[in-house]
Amino acid sequence: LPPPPTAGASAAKAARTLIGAPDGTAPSVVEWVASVARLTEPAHVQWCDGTDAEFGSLVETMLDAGTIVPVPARPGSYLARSHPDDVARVEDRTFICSVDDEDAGPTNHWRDPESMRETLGGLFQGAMRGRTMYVIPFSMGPVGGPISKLGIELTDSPYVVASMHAMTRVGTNVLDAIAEGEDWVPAVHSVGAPLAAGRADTPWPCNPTKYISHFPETREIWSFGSAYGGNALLAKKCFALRIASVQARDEGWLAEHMLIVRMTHDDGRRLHLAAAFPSACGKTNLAMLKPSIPGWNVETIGDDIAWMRTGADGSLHAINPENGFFGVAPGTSEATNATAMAMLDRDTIFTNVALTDDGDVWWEGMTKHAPEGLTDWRGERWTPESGRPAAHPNARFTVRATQCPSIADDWDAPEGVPIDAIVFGGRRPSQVPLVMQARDWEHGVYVGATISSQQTAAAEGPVGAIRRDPFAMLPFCGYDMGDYFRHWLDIGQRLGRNAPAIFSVNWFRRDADGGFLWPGFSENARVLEWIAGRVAGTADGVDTAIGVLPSDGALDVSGLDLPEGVLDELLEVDAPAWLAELVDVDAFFSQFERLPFGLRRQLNHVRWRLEQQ
Ligand code: SAT
Ligand code: MN
Repeated sequence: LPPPPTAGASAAKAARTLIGAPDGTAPSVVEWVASVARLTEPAHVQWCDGTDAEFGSLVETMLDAGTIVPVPARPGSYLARSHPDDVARVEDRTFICSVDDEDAGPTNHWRDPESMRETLGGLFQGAMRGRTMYVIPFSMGPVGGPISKLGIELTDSPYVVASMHAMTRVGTNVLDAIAEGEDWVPAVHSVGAPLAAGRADTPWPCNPTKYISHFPETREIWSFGSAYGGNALLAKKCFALRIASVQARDEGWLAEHMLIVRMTHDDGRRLHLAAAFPSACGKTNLAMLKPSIPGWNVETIGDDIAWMRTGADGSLHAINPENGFFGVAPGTSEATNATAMAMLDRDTIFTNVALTDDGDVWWEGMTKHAPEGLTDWRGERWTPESGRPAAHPNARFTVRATQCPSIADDWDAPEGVPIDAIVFGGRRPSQVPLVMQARDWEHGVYVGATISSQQTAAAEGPVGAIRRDPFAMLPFCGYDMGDYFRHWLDIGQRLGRNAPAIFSVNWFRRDADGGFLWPGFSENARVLEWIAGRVAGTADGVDTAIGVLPSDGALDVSGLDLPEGVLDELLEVDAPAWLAELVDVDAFFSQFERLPFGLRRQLNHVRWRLEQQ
């Protein structure tokens, strides 16, 4: 592989000519883009500017190639059908290539950077033959903001470029900022399907061999073989979480898998909340919540990633570094997320949903019954008798944030919003209560470190199995999670009295028949109201062995027809079940050689309290 770009490089004229770099492009960028072009041998190099005209020509290219088809019922919208084997993140092909294997920690797949460079060098050689290499300068967060960061992605996939238009801020002003000396992250992506001269392309080129590789020390990303979102839109999980988490560790801030919302009441109550849930556990729905209880309003700031830094006022400020939403389509409906439904009525790229004969999209859960006349996500005719879903369970929509009716006016404020509460959640059918507050920051870090959740279709693997997913960052932390927990403890120390309160929630409790105990969705506002009350010091809680739970009557359930006893069940502490769980937590912690002592102390404390119960 070519080496990472070097600041102060001087670019030869030949390099500029080879890639047609715009005047004024930083020599370090020219040198690096040229070195990747020499390796991958694209037929053309195209410098992207993020304009509507550029988007229009990408659409033409993709329509010609059959990558997308129009969705006439929704203006400016398209459906992409992926290769059937390229539908989700591939965690066991995702690598952290730190110099020292211990820096990747026990939860990541580590590869030696030298040997990975060699492997990738072979794979990328000639990988873009016959294709266009797009150069995408992008910013995470508003360009020039104090929490924002810049990157450049090189890709041979027009689908990736079009998606990056929605998901990041693409523009030549990024190249200008880099030329003025701003730091940036280099990211290279290829679908790994060079086109022989005269050979016809396939609609969704990809390669059965996939490598999603990160080099934390040199801040590089190299991704090969997949065009699916989290594997290919390198600004998202690869940069904004895996590489950014390493930068955050080194620079004293946080890069987290969290939504950001503001909830306000007519009477002036106000709460800014950041919440971590594993992929496909309802972050987008919570980010666009329509409160069921009167007086409250929710504004969306982000639905997937939060970058948080201490602001001038000493409190933790968060930005959403993204520019759009890459949300799970199945299950999205007027009942579960009317805001998202409104947002998707135009200018949306759908991936792997079904198409109706009258030119609209459909997915499981959108309506109770499937419409007559459907083509499934693979392009085959489909009826309810087909015995398979019409949309892939991880089918997605890609849409700009500004299209969201609930987006906050100041959602892209460079300095972010002050976070009052941090929430951790997962999909747990039993035991974990509806809501709980951690006693203090250290206990909160313990709660975050011990989240577990049933696996969803967002990644390859057995759906339904419960796995520990600390901070919902298991697939996304770019370094040793023992060090990551310590970093969180350090941040709390530094924030002191300004530290946000920490909570856990679980919307996914089930009864004996498998039905949900809690109605969820807009009714989750009741839980957020209690959280707001705890932050303000007005809501009552009882201190239990596992944390602070709502006191009798403190959670407003008026007007909900919860069956007798259900609320008690949602808020009970089942000591034997928790004691059994702590055995698993203990084993989970034991794999971390660098586990901070504070987490052991918390585990012992919780165990001791449960034994007293
Ligand atoms: O595929 S993505 O990683 O972008 C989305 C997700 O799994 O959260
Ligand atoms: Mn996510």
